[in-house]
Amino acid sequence: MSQAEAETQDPRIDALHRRMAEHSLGGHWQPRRRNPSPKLVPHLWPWSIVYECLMESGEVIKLGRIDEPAKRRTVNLVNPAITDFKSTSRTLQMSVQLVKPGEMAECHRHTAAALRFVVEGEGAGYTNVEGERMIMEPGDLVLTPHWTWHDHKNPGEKNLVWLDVLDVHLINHLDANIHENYSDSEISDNYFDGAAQTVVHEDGYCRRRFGVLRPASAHVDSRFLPYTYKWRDTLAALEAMAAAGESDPYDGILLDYTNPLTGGPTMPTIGCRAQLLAPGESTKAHRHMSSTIYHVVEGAGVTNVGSEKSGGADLAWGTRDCFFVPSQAWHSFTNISKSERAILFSVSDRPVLESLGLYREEQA
Ligand code: GTQ
Repeated sequence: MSQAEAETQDPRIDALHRRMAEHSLGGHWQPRRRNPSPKLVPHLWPWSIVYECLMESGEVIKLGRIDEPAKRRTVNLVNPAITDFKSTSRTLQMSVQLVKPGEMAECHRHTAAALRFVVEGEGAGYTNVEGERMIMEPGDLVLTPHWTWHDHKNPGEKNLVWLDVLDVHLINHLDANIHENYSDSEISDNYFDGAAQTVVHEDGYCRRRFGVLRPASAHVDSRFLPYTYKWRDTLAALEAMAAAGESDPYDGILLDYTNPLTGGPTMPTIGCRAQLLAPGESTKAHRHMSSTIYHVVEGAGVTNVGSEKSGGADLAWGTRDCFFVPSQAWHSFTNISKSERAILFSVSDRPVLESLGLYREEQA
C-alpha cells in the first residue's frame, strides 16, 4: 500500500481513503506526495572532466540527422539530487556541445528558448538563427529565443565548443513543449535538403536592426529577439565598470545582458549576467528566489553556498568549471588570486520569478 493510502487507526477513515483513491480523489489531510521532490544541491562540474567526456563523445558519437537522438552532440550537466531525469535545475538545462570541423547540426525550432555561450571557436563556426550567421568566438553569447529556427555549422579547422542553456524543464512543467524540424516545414521545400537554413541576412544584421541605434521601422515580437552579444563588448563594459569602481557588495562588478528593444531581461525565462571579481575580492553573502548556474570564464575562486548566512560548503572553481547555486541558498564569492581578476558568466530563472512577482532577495 502506498504512503498516501497508509492505514490509520480508524477503519472508517481507511475506507474513505480507499474509496477516494479508486475515484482519483485525495484528502488534503493525506500526505501530498508519494515521492517528495528532492531539494536541489549546490554542485560543481570540473571542466577537465566535462571536456574529457565531450571530446570522447566526439570520438564515439556520430552527429546524427535531425530526427535521430544524436542530432546534437551535447553532454548534460545533471544536478545530483535529480535522479529520475537529466536536469541541471528545476527550470534550466546547461549542457556542453561539440561541433567538429566540417560538421553541421541540422535545423529545427522549439518553444523552449535556448542560448549559447562560446567556449572554443576560431571565428569560423556559427549558429544560423532565422537566416543570420551568428559567428561564434569565445565568450560570445548567441540567443535562439522561443520558436526561432536554428542550425549550427563549423566550416573551420578547429572544434567549436559552447555551453547550451535551455528553459526546457520549465517549459515541460507548463506542458508547453513543442518542436518542429525544418526539413518537415513548408519553407524548407525551397532549399536543397531542408537540413540548414539559407543565409538571408548579412553578418551583424540583428545588432544593426535591433541594437540601440536601429531603423525607425524595425519591429518584431520584441521579447523573442534573435540576438548576439560579442565578448569584446562584454569585456570592455566590465573593464570600464571596474575602472570606475562600480562594484556590487554581493557580486562584484555585475553586468546584465539586456534585450536592447525592451530593456528587460535577456529572454523572458532566462537572465544572463557577467561578473568580475577583482584580485583578492571577497563579497558579502546574500540569497535570492532564483537559481543560478555559473561558468568560469577566467580565474580561480571559491563560492560558499549554504542554508545559513555563513559556514556553507565551499565550491572551489577554476577556469571553465561550471557550478550551481540553488534558489534561496546563501552564497558569497572569493577570488583567491591576489594578482588575477576572475570573470563568471551566469544564467538564472530570475526573469520568471520577477514576472510572477515572486522574486525576493535577502542580504546578510
Ligand atoms: O543545439 O539546438 O543542448 O535543440 C538541447 C536542445 C541544444 C540545439 C541542446 C537543442 C540544442
